[in-house]
Amino acid sequence: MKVLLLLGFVAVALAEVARFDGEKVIRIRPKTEEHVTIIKEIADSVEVVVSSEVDIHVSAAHADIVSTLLLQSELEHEVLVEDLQASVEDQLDNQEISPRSYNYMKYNSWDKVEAWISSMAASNPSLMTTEVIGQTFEGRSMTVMKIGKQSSSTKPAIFLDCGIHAREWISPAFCQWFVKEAMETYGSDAQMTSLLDQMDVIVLPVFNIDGYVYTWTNNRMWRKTRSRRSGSSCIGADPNRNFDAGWCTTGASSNPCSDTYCGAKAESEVEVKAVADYIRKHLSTIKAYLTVHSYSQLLLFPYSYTYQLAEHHSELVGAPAARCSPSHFHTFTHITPPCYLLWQHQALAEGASKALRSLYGTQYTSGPGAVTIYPAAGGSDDWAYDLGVKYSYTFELRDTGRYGFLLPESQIKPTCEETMLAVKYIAAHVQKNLY
Ligand code: 9B3
Ligand code: ZN
Ligand code: ZN
Ligand code: ZN
Repeated sequence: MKVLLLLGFVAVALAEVARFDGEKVIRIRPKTEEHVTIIKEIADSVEVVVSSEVDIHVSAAHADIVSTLLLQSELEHEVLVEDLQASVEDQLDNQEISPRSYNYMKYNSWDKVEAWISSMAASNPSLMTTEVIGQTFEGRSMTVMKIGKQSSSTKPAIFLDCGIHAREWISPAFCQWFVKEAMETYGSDAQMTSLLDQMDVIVLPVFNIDGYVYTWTNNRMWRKTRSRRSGSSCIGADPNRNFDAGWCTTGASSNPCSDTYCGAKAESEVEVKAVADYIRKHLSTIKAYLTVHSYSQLLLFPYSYTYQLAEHHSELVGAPAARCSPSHFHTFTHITPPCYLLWQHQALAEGASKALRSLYGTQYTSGPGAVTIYPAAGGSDDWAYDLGVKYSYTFELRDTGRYGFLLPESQIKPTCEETMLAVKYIAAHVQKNLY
């Protein structure tokens, strides 16, 4: 996402569906530290950095005063969304009424996704098993779908999760698409067949189920989990700030009311703990970690919690870990061992972006999270990487802000098709470079 800030956010009664009439989304480009200060004052954010872009969410009541302020301070900005409620209504633009089978071209509610998980497993017994890896705060089962040809020995695996952030609906839609494609093309598509013969893909279709449900019933713009704690009336923590990777040191908030609240401690969120426990338990088999978010069209890799570039794992070279200096990252002229891994991440990300672009021309930018999007700690990709999962990537899917989180259903198919190419590109590389 681009940081979506809630300005003058009105408390919404629990049972009532939040509406966004007259609310605007404004994109701001701070050029100086002074600009950053102004934005932080009007929008209470921790993720604003000079020469980045920030999308702020402004209530109808504050729209006038905010535009005046932006004009007065000569802050470069543009209105991305004139009326957020209209966009919320426009996203469901797939008119198909009663599809005979599961509709992958629509956003599906958790009830539908949950039933789909069972029916997929039941109809593909030779290629799929499911496992409950934990329960959400509100008691829903977190089920992973392990797909791959059955084998007597344990196979190397790729872990893929979607829906860490509740409002990023295109993300769970992608995981569903991936599973469908895997089942439909195993046996006919050479690459998919070879991948599933040699490896397993472990898919968590919706990571933050409680939050996802809440975006369907109460507030389409909800991001966090739905955990409650004593001492604060604010609900939830940001699951992608709750992993144990530089936890809460940068780009996260210790205010429970913030959208980027890092939680009471690392892994305080039961959903994060469940995924972290699962990955730790299967660490010897998990060779890649892929996580899908939206929006911005980025392919990110470690680190986000520090500007330090990812170091070469000492266990991989048998030498002490050394830091890779930024000059090497920018020039790529002399790739010495400590930089090799970073170089490999970048090259792989660029190859994957190119594969993605080949279908519809969708432009992706790739790079380490801290420099490419913003510095932020507690993310799942950094955590998995530091644990030893060498290939660790975060996708930020379509678009670049025209619809943002409210990507119309008519874009599900093209978005998923192009993303499949990137995921398959990375998977093929991992498969060829098992470690
Ligand atoms: C953030 C972090 Cl902390 C990370 N390690 N990797 C990616 C991101 C970007 C996503 C986020 O959580 O803000 C985009 Se929605
Ligand atoms: Zn995002
Ligand atoms: Zn996200
Ligand atoms: Zn170097």
